[in-house]
Amino acid sequence: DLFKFDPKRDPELITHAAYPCNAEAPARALVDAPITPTEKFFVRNHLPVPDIDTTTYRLAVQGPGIPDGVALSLEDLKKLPKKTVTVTLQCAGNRRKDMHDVKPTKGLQWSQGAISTATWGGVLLRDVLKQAGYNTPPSTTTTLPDDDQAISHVQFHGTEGYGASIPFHKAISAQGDVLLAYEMNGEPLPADHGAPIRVVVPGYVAARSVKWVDRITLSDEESWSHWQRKDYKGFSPSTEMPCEEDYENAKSIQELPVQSAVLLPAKGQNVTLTEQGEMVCKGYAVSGGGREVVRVDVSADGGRTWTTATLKPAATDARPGRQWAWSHWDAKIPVSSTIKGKEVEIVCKAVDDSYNSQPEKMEGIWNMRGVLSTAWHRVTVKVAG
Ligand code: MTE
Ligand code: MO
Repeated sequence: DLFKFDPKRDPELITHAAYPCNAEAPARALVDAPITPTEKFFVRNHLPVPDIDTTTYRLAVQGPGIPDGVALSLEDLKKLPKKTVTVTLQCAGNRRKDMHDVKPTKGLQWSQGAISTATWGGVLLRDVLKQAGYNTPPSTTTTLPDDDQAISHVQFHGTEGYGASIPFHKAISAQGDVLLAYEMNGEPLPADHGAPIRVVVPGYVAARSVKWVDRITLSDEESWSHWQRKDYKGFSPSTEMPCEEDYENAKSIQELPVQSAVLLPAKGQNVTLTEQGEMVCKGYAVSGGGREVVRVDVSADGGRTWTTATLKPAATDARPGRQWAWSHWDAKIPVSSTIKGKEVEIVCKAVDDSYNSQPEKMEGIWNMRGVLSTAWHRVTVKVAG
């Protein structure tokens, strides 16, 4: 049984594939919860959960700048300064179903729950590289550390065979907050989320936050893993079947574009208006690269008129340019009593601090793999009579 080390999981998770486990967070666990309860955090595994003996576990760190390579035990890692960061992880395929409904895509049919947020505790990757002998330039230096000709990527290998990489500048930056996490929401990291150690790359697609990491390699090349080179890339809507060459020429997804979704009401729900005749809506919004969500617009008439949602306070550890977690929002949309008994379309869209916003329609961003599915989120509901 290849999956004998897969843990028991919360029955409320919405399972799209059982072996390996791919399960999204139920909307009601995400509503009003800036931190996702650990057992409701979405799970995206490409392979069986590995069995790792924490006493013999070693993290290999190697590459130019670390001439001999090192192997760090958990104890070695835990001796480094502990850091906690609140980070939202979002799968590249979050909301694929919304794109698929416009034109078929290939992949797990995620709704809006392939996203969750945790407070991760661990050590900074830059501290580990320093510990391994790499001479991390101080954050005040004027010399760009990524001037290093021999190193432009940091590759991560997971024990079960998964792999990915991120640009070196992100890994080494004092503002990058890239973590090797051993804790999730104050508890030891669970098996499903990468125990004993996972990478957490804030502001980047979750595919780079490699779980069960056992090898870190500094390199002049991206990871040669299938998931770095032959997946998690975007294409033109006219590229129906990306070939080898298309994959080689396309850029790997790293920082994510701005995204938002309605969590409440749910699709098809029978909605009761408030006494003041308002429609109550709640959801999340998030952008990549540490960009802050500055506005969310919500509509109850398919996008003809808009109400500005109220944004909940950011994670307390958020800093300018380092908004690593989503924002929850809610809105009370004034509606005409004539919509009672009728179907209406709720729509939301977010704007980030670079004034990036979401495209209106899926058609123009459609891609066969259904990644980067960020068009306006639309939810049709029935208003109680
Ligand atoms: N790391 C390993 N080792 N194996 C994996 O299958 N999946 C990646 C990433 N890291 C994966 C991995 C993808 S695509 C996603 S979306 C996130 O882990 C999901 O993290 P989670 O399961 O903790 O939610
Ligand atoms: Mo993913």
